Amino acid sequence: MKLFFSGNSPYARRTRIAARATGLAVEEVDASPLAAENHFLLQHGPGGKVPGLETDAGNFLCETLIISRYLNDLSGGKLLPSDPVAAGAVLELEGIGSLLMDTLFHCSHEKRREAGEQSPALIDKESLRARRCYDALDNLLAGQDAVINLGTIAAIASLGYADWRHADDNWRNGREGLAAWADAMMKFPAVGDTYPVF
Ligand SMILES: N[C@@H](CCC(=O)N[C@@H](CS)C(=O)NCC(=O)O)C(=O)O
Repeated sequence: MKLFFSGNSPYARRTRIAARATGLAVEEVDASPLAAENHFLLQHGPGGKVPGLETDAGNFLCETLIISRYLNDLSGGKLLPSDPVAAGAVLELEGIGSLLMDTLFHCSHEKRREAGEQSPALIDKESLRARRCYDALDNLLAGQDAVINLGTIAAIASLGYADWRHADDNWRNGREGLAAWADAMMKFPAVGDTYPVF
């Protein structure tokens, strides 16, 4: 299988962590720069985004949640418990991690638009939402062991993106439990080796 990514993409990072943690035979292919005209990814599908996964059967999967789920299934369920109650807790976390990532991503793009094109109302709304997500992650993860599953992958990749693009959020401030959990997650090579470079 081939997994297309670009350097600091937080979405792609989730699937890269998932691929590495499952031990599946996945070749990671750097697809940057994504802004290139007629990007080769468009030959695989309409999105032209990373992550994208070309399966051994020749299907091209887009969207982080779908690729992550596919890798989990292919690995025999290494990233999601089969017990429905335990799975519910993992999926709850994956949802909040995904929400935080989308929130931060949109906010960061808005902030990088020309001053006259930015919407301060949108930035405020998304910044507040991000704060609620940090608090929710703190509630769920403070004091928890560092383990790799679909939920913790989404959470740690979103927090790594916050470190890079939203350092002013200072998400560690007042959330020492979450900070300790995140530090412990970095010990996994799949997590530490994919941390954004900035
Ligand atoms: N909803 C997508 C979002 C992926 C996404 O936005 N990826 C960015 C990089 S972080 C991208 O490929 N951008 C290129 C573009 O917008 O053309 C997912 O969950 O995978």
